[in-house]
Amino acid sequence: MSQEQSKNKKTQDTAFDLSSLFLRKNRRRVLISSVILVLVIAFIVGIIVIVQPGKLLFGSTYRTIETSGDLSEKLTVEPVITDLEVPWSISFIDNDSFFFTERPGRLRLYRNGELLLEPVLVVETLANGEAGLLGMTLHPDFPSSRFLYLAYTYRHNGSIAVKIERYSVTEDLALTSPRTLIDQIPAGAFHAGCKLAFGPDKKLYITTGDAGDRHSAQSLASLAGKTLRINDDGSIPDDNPFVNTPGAQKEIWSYGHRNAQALDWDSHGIMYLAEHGPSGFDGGFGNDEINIITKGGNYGWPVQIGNEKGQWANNVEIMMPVKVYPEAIAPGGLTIPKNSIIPELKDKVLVSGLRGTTILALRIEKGIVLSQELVIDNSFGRIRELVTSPEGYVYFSTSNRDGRGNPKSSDDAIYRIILKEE
Ligand SMILES: [Ca+2]
Repeated sequence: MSQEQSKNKKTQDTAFDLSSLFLRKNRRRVLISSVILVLVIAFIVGIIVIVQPGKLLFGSTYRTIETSGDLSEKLTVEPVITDLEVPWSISFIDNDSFFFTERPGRLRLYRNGELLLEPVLVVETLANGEAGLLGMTLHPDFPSSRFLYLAYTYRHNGSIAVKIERYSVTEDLALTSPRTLIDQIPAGAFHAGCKLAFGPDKKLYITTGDAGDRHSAQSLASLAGKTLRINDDGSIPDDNPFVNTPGAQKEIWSYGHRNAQALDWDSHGIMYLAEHGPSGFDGGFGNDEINIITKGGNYGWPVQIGNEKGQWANNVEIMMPVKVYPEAIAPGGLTIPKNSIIPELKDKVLVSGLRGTTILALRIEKGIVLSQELVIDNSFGRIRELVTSPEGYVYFSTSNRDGRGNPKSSDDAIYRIILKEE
């Protein structure tokens, strides 16, 4: 190395030392500023959560749901079953026993306070998105009739359809004698409906989705986008609204639905239904509806959405929703606890949110929403099934493993809502 080169090297080394010292100092400054920034953000978020308990923060989405009260402060939950995979429907045999479905095709049994490890039935289904083994209910006179009903998607002629089956349940709770009541109901990976519930009239009500073909919801020739009503053996009740309409499907009870997955009746026999408003490939981001369902009613989809007024279709006035959520909550469940153990929930319309990640309780009288209270806050992620036990407890299920959630290690789970101890 020449003297000149050596001098250059020394100068470079000194410069290197100075710059690394500068970097170290700078790094410390950046670190301190970052910590301060994080503390400030945490403080602001804390203030938002504390001062606005009805307004919810979950994941990356900040959403607001207007509530007139917060029951969640009085309530808590106890886990009933954990480590499930997308439980969809729950139906009680007695206070401590119920059947439930898991989307991949499993019908499972919780008996006298314990989960049977093996499913009682596995059906071949196409399980993804909003398709799979979804709906299930027991006959209203189950202890004597022994009938259980399932709604699930299957492959038919290269596309996806829904079928409704009835099984007999033996005394030792095995399933026998399957009988298909309706099949080839149009479906898809999305908008497959599949809620099954017996009304106070002991008829079986079934929701169907528009299967992604929105105009089918207005066609009485199609089973898609409807509520259907059949007898417990699959035959058509004589008093269905379209039994004498040429070209109409005789099972139809109401039409103009996009995709309803939740319904129940109040103590006066009024039928409430929650349905998903247009989002995803339909465009839009909400307008979920709660509707009171009347015989033969047209509920508007896709010609009328949310609270637009004064619409008619097929020369029929469109039935307006009781409640609209302009920003999607994605209602997965609805129950009206008529025998509620918790007085604050009795006779209110409880609605769960998948996207909304909450349970809300609405007091509705004569079609008017008088109040909306928070029942369960956003601690559980996506909430699907909502059901009231014979004893009067409200149970709910999470749906965090459905591909749209952020599951905890114990998800999915079924919980029971109880009062906090004083
Ligand atoms: Ca509507």
